[in-house]
Amino acid sequence: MKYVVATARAPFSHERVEGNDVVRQNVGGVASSLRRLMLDREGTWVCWGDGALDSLHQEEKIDNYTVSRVIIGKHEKRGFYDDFSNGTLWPLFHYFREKIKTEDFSFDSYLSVNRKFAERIAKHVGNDTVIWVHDYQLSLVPGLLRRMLPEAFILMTWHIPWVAGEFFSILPQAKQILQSLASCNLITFHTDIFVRNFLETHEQMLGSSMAIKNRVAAIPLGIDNEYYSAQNPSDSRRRHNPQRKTIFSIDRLDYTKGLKNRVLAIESLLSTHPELRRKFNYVMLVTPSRTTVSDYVLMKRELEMNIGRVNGKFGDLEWAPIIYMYRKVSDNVLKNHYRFSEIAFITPLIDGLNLVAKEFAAASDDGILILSKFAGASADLRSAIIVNPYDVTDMAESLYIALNMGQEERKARLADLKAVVRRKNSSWWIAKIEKEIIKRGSGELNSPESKDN
Ligand code: ADQ
Repeated sequence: MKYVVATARAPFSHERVEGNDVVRQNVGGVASSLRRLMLDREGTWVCWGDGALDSLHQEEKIDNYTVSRVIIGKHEKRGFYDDFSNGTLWPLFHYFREKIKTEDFSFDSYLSVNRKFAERIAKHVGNDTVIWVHDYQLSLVPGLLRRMLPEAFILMTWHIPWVAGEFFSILPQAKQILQSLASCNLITFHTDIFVRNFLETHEQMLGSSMAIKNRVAAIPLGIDNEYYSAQNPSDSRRRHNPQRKTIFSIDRLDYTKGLKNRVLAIESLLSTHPELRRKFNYVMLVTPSRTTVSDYVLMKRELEMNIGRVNGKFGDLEWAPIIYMYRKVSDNVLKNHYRFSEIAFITPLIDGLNLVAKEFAAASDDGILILSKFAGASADLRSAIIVNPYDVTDMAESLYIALNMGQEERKARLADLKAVVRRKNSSWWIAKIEKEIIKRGSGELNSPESKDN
């Protein structure tokens, strides 16, 4: 099987560093799983060339596959990425009704960038190629491609939640997006809930059909377990303060991640259990994200005010409950945090999956995972302490339980989590998806319903 993969984010970008052209590899679970797939299977990876020097490298052979970069102008980027993808679709698919922007002009840019992607993909498609499109930034690509290539096999993996049909229908362009997705041969989500929501949406807006049911599957992305569980010999030098337990989290700065509620949970914990003063640190690592979107700027200010308030209320000359860091960190630093933190506190208000929870389970020596029930990963990671991220008292109580949990229970829970993550790793994810592709074949496209779409 050969692939043309399409993602908004690039696997590699060319940046200008002190006047030199430097190739940067993009981090993140999706990029690394797909990089491995491309190394094995060859083909083309179509992506957005957003690096400063990417326009000089629009087609580039990397190892045994081609990276084909779509170049987007400044104005178009704003409409496509800032406004429609992240100002409209992102809040829509995470149930943030009040944040959904519906200006028409941004949709035009979104459509035109999706068209650029579709045209570029079409150029690279051969006879036996599977086209694999990823995520909400490229939702119109399948429909556009279907018109150009009626017989092609198109697969879409949707990495974020799919919301209830009634909520989705808020979007003026809802039908257009749904019709595009319905023209795929296969659509995968991370959980059964998202599959059910998608089918219910389809039934409400386009009618019920067996054909669409047969084209949708829940296959959660796995991580590279070996990478995260491998120990680095220099790790022991970087252990956290052994006198204090470490509660750890890492997230992009995003309103879906529930960051402020975590700070409030720390406040609640210390108010109800003052004996825990100086007994722990909450290391809160936050990665800059979407810094040109205004909601994110305001959210950062609010988060930092709350952290300052809680540290001011409980801290002293020798101790502050929250150690807040706003930056990117290297993979090795991240792995050290995973490995040596006693507790991972991963409580998004809603999340398609959440790879951090899985990475922590793989890397941890002896840790406890506190996980939101609204993270897609909680469907598999049942041995975590599962919390409601809207319930600050529940989260504080879970922290208390975790800080006092005996070794036997800790070990049993972690062993269960590790078993799941090991079994459903990134190779399992690819194998499962390829099995579904083979099961469906491309003959299905000749059905009358798919031609209507
Ligand atoms: P993503 O943001 O692609 O989201 P997520 O699951 O949130 O993925 O994981 C973030 C990834 O980035 C992890 O692999 C983590 O290790 C890495 N990372 C984060 N901060 C970092 C930092 N400061 N330094 C280095 N690495 C960092 C979308 C959906 C998710 C879904 C994924 C995958 O929103 O719900 O889990 O895709 O399908």
